[in-house]
Amino acid sequence: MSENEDETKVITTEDGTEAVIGGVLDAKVTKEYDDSEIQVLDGLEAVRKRPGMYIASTSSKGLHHLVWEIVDNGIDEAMAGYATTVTVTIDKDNVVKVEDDGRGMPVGKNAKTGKSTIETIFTVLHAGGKFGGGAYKISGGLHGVGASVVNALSSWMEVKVFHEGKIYFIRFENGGHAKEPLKEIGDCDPKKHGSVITFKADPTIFQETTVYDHDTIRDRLRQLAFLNKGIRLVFHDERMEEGKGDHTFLFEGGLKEYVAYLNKSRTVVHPDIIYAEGYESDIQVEVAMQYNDGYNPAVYTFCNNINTVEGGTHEEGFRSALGRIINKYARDNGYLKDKDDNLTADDCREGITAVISVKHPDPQYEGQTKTKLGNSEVRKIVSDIFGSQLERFLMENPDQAKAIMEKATVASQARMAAKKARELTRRKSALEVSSLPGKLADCSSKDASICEIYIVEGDSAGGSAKQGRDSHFQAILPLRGKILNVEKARQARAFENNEIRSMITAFGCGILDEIDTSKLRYNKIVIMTDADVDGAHIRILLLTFFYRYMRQIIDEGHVYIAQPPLYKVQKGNAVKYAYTEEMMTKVRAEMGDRLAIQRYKGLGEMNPEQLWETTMDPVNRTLIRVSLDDAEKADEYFSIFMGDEVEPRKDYIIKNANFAELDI
Ligand code: 1YM
Repeated sequence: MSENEDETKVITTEDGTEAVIGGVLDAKVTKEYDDSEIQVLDGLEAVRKRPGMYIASTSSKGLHHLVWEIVDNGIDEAMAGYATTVTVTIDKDNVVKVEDDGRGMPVGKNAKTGKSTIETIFTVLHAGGKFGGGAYKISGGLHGVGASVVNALSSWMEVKVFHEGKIYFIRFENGGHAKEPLKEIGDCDPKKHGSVITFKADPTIFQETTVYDHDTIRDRLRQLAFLNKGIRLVFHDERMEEGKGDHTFLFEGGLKEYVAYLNKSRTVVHPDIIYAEGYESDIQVEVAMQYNDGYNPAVYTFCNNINTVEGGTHEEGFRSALGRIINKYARDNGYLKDKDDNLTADDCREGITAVISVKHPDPQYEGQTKTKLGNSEVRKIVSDIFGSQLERFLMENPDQAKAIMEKATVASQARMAAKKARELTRRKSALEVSSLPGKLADCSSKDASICEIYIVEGDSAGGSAKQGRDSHFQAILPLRGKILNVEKARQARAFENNEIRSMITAFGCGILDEIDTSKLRYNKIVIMTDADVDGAHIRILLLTFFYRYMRQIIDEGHVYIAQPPLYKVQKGNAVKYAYTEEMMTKVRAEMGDRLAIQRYKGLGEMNPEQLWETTMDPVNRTLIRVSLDDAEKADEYFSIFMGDEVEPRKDYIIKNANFAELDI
């Protein structure tokens, strides 16, 4: 080993940039430090240099990551049975405090570094949480980068430990360096124990924002409480009015209560939530499910408290057991007429709300976003544990089993009808010479990457848009009236709907499991509706259809909402358009008196030139891209706004009345 081993980690190239060796870019090594300090500086500086390698990003998402990381440590302590409560407080300056009532972080010395264990934990990077020989770290996992990363990305951080009647304290600042070693700062009630971590995100790292989003934190803490039954999670947001920022979540029923919560704005078809739990080969499995009268499945899966949005082996195990047991019960109890009849996995999933949560000591993640569980042993374990308990539920609850069998058999019949309707649509379009819908004014370019299609409300606006557009790359599809609410209709009915058929043929990329977005004929799908209540309704009907039938076009960022102006303001020959009320106030102030103001009630009031200039010309227009990063929230909103139940909609409107714009 050469004596320069440490220094060879960094090579400064001729142009002064640093080269990477071993995959980590280290900062310069200064000779005055001893080995352990070099490790500290290297590690923390590497994090500050390339934060994106350790946290999701330095945007709002990454900022919230800091909180999750520390909260996870508290949850681990609670899951190990030592803490009952984890409390998160955000103060007026967006300083975050996370505390638990566990054993308190170890206050002893670390033999290797010669420093306190706490200082070591917060200044040395280590993969995962298997530090100090404790039990494996269950929460986190995917991004379980450790408290040291949070420290590196904070302007300052403080740790307080209550342990055996003493209070210990250490403060880090300046890129994560301990100001002084850990020290005892006083006495406490010997019955008090736990850890308190306080930090301020570094604004030079999180340049976009260092302001936490209340709802994001509240929702995640609620979710963690559902996923970890019996653990109390408390949130105090001191930025809000007295009492309004306080939440306590504690669910003794765990996933059972999660499913009840998810189904709260739906009509359920059987009263009891089916629940299974078990433990095998160090893997903990928990599943809860209940059917509602809707048509879409909502299945959420987690591994070590992380939402595995791409599914994986736990979902596969669930799916196969569901199909196997439902078919078996249906056959044994005379719900299938023919002995060759079979319910498909999709038939068994119609209207299901399910949450699957596994806890695994060594999870392997796959998939595009590394949110697909890959451990193959999990498939059978979930299938066995869930399958046997589902079977037992059906045996013990014949009335509820009947409701479920009826749901699945009706779904099966509907699916066969839908298949026929789809084949008919497909055959028809194949037979027609020009299969594109008659109402479509297509663009001349065949280069999908530059093409856009405007979905326009009404024939008159459609007419203006057709005249105003640049027909080289802009296509117009006018819709007559309101499209079908697919949230409340089975597939067969959706395929009978003319407006829906027009869109499917115009887009050209197919739907549902047959979707192929490489065939999409337009890179941008722009929803252009009036700026009023009806326009908003048509917009959400369209989004519901895209979400349920063509989710990928949203995921891939093809869906946009056009922003037509609210006002035209004219003074002499000068014309300005205002797109919001605030802008209107500004324009009014700028232009002075004697203005001719026109309030646009609808797109139809604009002539083709105005429509082009204000809403369609890529140089002037504003388009809002529709994105979707939280499927649970999206499902919730679509069911609240588009579903059968009136109460949740009413509740939502009452709660959000201040923000609702009324159109009188
Ligand atoms: C507000 C965040 O970090 N609590 C916490 C952390 C630890 C312990 C207790 C703990 C763990 C163990 C033994 C063990 C940690 N300890 C370590 C390490 N709350 C928060 N509460 N004694 C105390 O796992 O064996 C890392 S985290 F490494 F020192 F053991």
